[in-house]
Amino acid sequence: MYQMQQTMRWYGPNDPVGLWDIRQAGCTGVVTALHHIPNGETWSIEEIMKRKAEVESAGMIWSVVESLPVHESIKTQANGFDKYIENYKATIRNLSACGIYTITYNFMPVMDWTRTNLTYEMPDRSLALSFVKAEVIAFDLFILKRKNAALDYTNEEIERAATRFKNMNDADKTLLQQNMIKGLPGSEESFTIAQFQQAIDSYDGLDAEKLRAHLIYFLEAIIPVADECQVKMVIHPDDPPYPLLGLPRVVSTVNDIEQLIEAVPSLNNGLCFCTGSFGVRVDNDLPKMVKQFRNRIHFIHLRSTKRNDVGDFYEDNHLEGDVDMYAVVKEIVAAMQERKISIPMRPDHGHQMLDDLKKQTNPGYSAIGRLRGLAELRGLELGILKTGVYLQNYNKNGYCIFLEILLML
Ligand code: DNO
Repeated sequence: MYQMQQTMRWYGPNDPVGLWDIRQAGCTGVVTALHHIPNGETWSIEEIMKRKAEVESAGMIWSVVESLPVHESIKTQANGFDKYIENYKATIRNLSACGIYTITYNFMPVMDWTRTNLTYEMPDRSLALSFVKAEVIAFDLFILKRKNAALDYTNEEIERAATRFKNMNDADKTLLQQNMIKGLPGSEESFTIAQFQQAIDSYDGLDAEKLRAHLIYFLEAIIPVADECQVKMVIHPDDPPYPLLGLPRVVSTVNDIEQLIEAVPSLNNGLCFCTGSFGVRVDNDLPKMVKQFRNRIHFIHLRSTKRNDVGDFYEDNHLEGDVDMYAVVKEIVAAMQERKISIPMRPDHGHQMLDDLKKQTNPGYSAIGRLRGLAELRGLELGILKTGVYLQNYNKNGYCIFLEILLML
């Protein structure tokens, strides 16, 4: 039987959570990147091998790259962007030459994942990450003062943002600005307010359709290289899955993914299935999406969010919140048996809790919260496998009629 390969993200030698901590959590794989190499440059074989040896010295494998960042000029198709695509292809080739075959990336303009509060207190006093849309709008209208920003929001949204802003003191405002422009761990970009404005301006006139066309152009260039090198490219969905600060986002919905597949059908044009990101939208039916995209899900982030109806959310415990984790994992287990492979999975984020509350930790990436998440998910998967409930999913989909008949005999 095929089980998910258990992994955790490691930010490299400066990560307060070490490789042996990850190993003791029960992981066999590590998800990491060469964060010290500037965005846009090619990763050399030498640097890749150095990182690989570090991971292997703790008895694990470097399962997945997260992320190989896409240079902003590829997204905007600014002058000279083709050079960055060539560098990207060279990195794919080098990773493959070193035996690393799964690469995560995203196509979010300017900002990677974004949260407004990194210390949202849960009833049990652990700390979670949260996102309040009114605060992002307040930042946009009253701190960044982006030109014509008000046109992107409804009157109701503007009112909510104004009220929120009125209730914030100077420290709150500074913290909000920092959370918006400094970049969370793994974001690869960090700005001053002037640089941030400039980065946003570079998207002037670039709407969702253009951004999608640029993404497809990029995929048409890199996926043939991935095919040649047997590398699975997995795109991470937008987090949160809707436009921010007037910037378009094009990897948020089923329809977005379908368009990418239609344009570039290779199975190496794959998906990092992040339940926490997709799960923020009510119209994303996660188990159904796993079923639909099961052949191209090559990496999984398991996390749950609890949303409200105005677009806010906080990160809940892995088995709570809006994500039906049982139904999602059941579909994943069915897909793995069908494909006869283990798909790497990492418990995405975790609450800052217990001893970690006294430590300096990377938001979302403390040890104990992720350890709790992984332990719960591991148990959930084992239960699904041992009881055989995932077989219902096979039957329902009609892709394992033979197995059903065999079981009946
Ligand atoms: C956040 C992560 C993202 C992700 C990138 C992939 O916790 O899921 O930073 O790594 O978007 O490129």
